[in-house]
Amino acid sequence: MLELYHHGSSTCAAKVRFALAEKALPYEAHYVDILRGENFRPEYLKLNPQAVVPTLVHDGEVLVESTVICEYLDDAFPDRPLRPASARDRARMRLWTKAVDESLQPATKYVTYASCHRHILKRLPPDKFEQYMRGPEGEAAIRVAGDPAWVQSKRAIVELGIAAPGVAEKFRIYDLYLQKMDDALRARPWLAGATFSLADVSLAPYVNRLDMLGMSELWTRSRPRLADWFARVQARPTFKPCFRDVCPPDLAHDLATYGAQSWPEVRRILG
Ligand SMILES: N[C@@H](CCC(=O)N[C@@H](CS)C(=O)NCC(=O)O)C(=O)O
Repeated sequence: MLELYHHGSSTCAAKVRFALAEKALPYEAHYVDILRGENFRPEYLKLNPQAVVPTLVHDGEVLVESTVICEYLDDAFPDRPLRPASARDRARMRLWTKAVDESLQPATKYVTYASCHRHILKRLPPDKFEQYMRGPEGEAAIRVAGDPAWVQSKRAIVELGIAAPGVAEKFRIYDLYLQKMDDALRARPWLAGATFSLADVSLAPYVNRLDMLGMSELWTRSRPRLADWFARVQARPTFKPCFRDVCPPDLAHDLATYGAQSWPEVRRILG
């Protein structure tokens, strides 16, 4: 039995939902509201000591790290493979998933919280807000502090939004990856080669994030290959259930509303 702990606006969780759906694997879903600090609860920290989603539980075995989980699923359930057949394309696939882990996901936290989620957090009652800002206490706090820059930046991002130190640079990293995708798609139809793979599964949530923030102009105006790739990703029968239906309507509304408010500033940053 497969169980997935996830959240409607988590890019990492969307990646695993997409892989599960593409492999036609049924699972039991547990919603962890990271915007209410449910990921800091002691029972969740036992599963995922870094207090992040997703977490996959397979027959009692706990797996963390979305990229590792996706490869695990492809190993454990070889039908409908999501890794390319050739060594060369597999290496390409892993360069994309590595880039997501090392650059794009860390940047996305800043992009999403600065342009939208900070407004959602500000709606929390003052005591819950402070609790959220502090994060988990005791031993768990040391493990969560694995990303000290983020812990330190959270308060400034909530207060200042896109003007907070470091946020503009994160939008530029994002923009750079959109360009890298558009360039790669010049040579092949999918990111790693001739077939849809975990490279596409990994990048789709990040393009979808910008789309839900109303920032699709970043590819519709000047990146035709990326626009075509995203249209093909959206046309897959798995896309809507994994990316849109699972996002609560109020959260989708907040992403669209606050994203639109942030867009002029983003446009200015990206020139
Ligand atoms: N490297 C981890 C990153 C997981 C991660 O950062 N998840 C985000 C959502 S995409 C999260 O749970 N954030 C909660 C928080 O920072 O409080 C993975 O790929 O699974």
